[in-house]
Amino acid sequence: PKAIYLKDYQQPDYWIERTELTFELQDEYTLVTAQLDCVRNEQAQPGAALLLAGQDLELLSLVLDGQPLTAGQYETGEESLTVHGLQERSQLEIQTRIYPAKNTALEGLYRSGGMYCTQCEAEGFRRITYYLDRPDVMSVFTTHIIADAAQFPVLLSNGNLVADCVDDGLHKVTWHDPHKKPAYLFALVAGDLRVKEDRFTTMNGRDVALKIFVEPQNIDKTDYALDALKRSMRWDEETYGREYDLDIFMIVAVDDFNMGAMENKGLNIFNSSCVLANPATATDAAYQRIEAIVAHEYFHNWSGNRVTCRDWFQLSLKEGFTVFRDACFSADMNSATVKRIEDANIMRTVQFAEDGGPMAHPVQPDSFIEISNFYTVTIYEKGSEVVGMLHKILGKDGFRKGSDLYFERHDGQAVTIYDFVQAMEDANHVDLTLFKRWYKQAGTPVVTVNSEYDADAQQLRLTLSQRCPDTPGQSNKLAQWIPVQLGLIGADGQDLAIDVEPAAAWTESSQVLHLTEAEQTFVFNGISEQPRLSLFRDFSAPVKVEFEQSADDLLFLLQHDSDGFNRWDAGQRLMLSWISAAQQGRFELLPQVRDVFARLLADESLDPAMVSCLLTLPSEAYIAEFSAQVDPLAIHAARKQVQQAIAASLVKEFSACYQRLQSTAAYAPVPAQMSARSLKNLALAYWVKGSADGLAQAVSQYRSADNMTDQMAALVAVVNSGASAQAEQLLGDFYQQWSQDALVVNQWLSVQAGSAELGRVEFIQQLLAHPAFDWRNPNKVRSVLGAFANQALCHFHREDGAGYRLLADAVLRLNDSNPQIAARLLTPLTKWRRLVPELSELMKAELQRIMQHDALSKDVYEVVSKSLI
Ligand code: HT7
Ligand code: ZN
Repeated sequence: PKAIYLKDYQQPDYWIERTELTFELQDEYTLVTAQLDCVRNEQAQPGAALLLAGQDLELLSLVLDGQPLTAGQYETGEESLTVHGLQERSQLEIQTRIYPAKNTALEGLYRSGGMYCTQCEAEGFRRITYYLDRPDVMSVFTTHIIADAAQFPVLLSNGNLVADCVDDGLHKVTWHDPHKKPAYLFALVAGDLRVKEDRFTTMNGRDVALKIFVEPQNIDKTDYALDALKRSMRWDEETYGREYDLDIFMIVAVDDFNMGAMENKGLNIFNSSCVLANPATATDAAYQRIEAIVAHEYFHNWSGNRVTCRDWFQLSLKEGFTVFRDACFSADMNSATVKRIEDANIMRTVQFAEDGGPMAHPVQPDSFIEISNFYTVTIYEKGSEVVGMLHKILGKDGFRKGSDLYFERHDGQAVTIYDFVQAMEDANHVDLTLFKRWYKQAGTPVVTVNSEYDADAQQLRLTLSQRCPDTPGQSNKLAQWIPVQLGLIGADGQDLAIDVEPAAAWTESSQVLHLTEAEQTFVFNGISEQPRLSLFRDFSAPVKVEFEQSADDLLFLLQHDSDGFNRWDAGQRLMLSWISAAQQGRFELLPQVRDVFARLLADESLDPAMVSCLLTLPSEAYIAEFSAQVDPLAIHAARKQVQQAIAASLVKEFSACYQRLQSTAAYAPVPAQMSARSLKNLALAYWVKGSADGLAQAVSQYRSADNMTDQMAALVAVVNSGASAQAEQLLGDFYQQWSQDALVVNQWLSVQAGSAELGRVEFIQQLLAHPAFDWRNPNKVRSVLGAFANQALCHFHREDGAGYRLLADAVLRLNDSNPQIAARLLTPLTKWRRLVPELSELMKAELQRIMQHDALSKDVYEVVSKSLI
């Protein structure tokens, strides 16, 4: 397979002004007729051929300007169609036959259960018809759908419904989307679906119908998403001045879906796990995820659809910006600090790992083999962090001026990441040349901190230096513009006033210092006492920090820092130091630490969700990222020891906290309740580890729970307690209760597969053979194999390599049927270089075995070959 390069970008020789599609859905196959109004690009030569992309299509006929084409007037390649003889303006009609029921890759048009649906991003439209399937070709779409009326009462596509009738047992509809769009935003849905409806009045008085379509059994799981949608629409008006632009906005829930959801214009398609919820079946975490994803897809209507990407190297233009927008929305709806902690956690565990591994790539990549492999944490989450740094640098008002200019200047266009930065520059009269390095350089910068306090001069000298490690294909990185939000804290726990030189490096409004060179020294004047440093507040830049701070200082920051994020960070650093000490056999939980934890648990003035974060140990994956060489089994044992010590020394406090937070109020997925439940269930998890009473309480909570949050938390606590008889009993009961609800069964699969107590290789094999498992359903694959390889690390990294073999076998099995999922599943195997030598060799051997397979998909080939370089 060949790589595609950003530097080779060229406009196409033709544009497609208008696209009219007719779908005839038949049992065995679907006939697709496409009428394309093609207009020659001014830059192209007269007589230029039209080169269209197509995949797995049966070409039935071609008509150019009313004349059927014959051999010689066109050529088909393996994944292309070349048509000759186009005029400056020509109409091309293409008829193809496709087989949605056989489409297991879930790209293009496919069947999921009894319904038809589409997934066209990034390059799925070419599996529907031959087309200029690239995001810079924007067209006005009209879609006709014809299907059996009894089986398909619901027929949907983008835009507004302009015709709908039943004729001789056939249901016929026409949808027209007045907004021009790239083909990746096209969508079609057909099925026997129920609908939940509401309305929204936009800021300028437009009345919009909101509809969520689901399979009949799920109609009681739509309320929350509908509510989240209305909140998102209002928030985007208030925060960005962005108004919705069609008369109808639809969401459809689909069981078989490769990712979370898709922002097709006016017709978002969702993985059912990311939209369906009721209190009995969905946890608080699931509710929050649904809120965030509904918002994310809705926000794409402007950041992605109205203004789209010129090419797929610009993917982060829409994804990074939209993740930033949904993160701010979630922060506004819930606790901003907890949201920031969750995001930093993902950056530090998943993104930093990607940035330090073989698939490391810049936020704007230079090349790819398969674009589906680039829907990564770097494009999404690091992309969002980069936008967040612009927000910190420009301030709230400056950022809004920039986004207003961006949307106004580029509405209806397909643009680049630099067009976005240019709008920010122009609106704020600032030069962001240095800042743009964030988009071109892969790797996580490391900032080293040195501070010297001079009591006589009442000065603090802070020297910050930065370096960025080499990544595949990139060395000798340049300094990046790093915003350092900071505070200096006095002995009374209060922030000191800041007077810094050079003054130009300090932004008073956001308390940000600008590190733009390889090394800089900042001098703080008028500092009357040795302060404690609180650096990178609010996770102000996605960097690693090298800074020795004593355990006393960290304990102080954990208690007193006015920045919630840094309170959490100080706690995590302390806990990491204990886990590292435990690995060397010298850990003990000091009484003063115990007392601080006890005080946090009893402090009713704090947000319970925040206390829950403060007392949560770093995950094994997080610890691995902070280790020079990764020994997963040692990490597991050390973490367990620390967890046990905390549980054992605070039994009374955990039990009291648990009792205090018990509530008789009816369950509601609202922030105050969710926050209380998060601490209550954390306390339960520790209590179970610390005493038999805790275990009894968990079993009792499981039995009496009227909501999935409490039921699941109790189940997980019992499973993790190691009390195997009780765990087996509850798991059996759970399956009995929920076997008819696929989404809940997936949670059941994942609790077991991801558990250190249960997730042994042989047990995973049993789960794969369970009637509830289905290789064709990505959610089930993720629930078992994803949970196993990413969470049950002590089993995945089994000393004889059986865990790696299991995953590699699964990748090979999925390579043919669903290459996107196969490639994603591979990620844990790409980390072999950082492992201890024995495991490293075993993992590498599995990658080599995959590499020898005959017919590797582009997706799998790219990840494996890059991992072995
Ligand atoms: N923009 C959407 C991306 C997406 C996708 C990409 C590749 C294969 C399948 C996919 N499904 C959805 C999702 C989003 O970021 O909003
Ligand atoms: Zn997105």
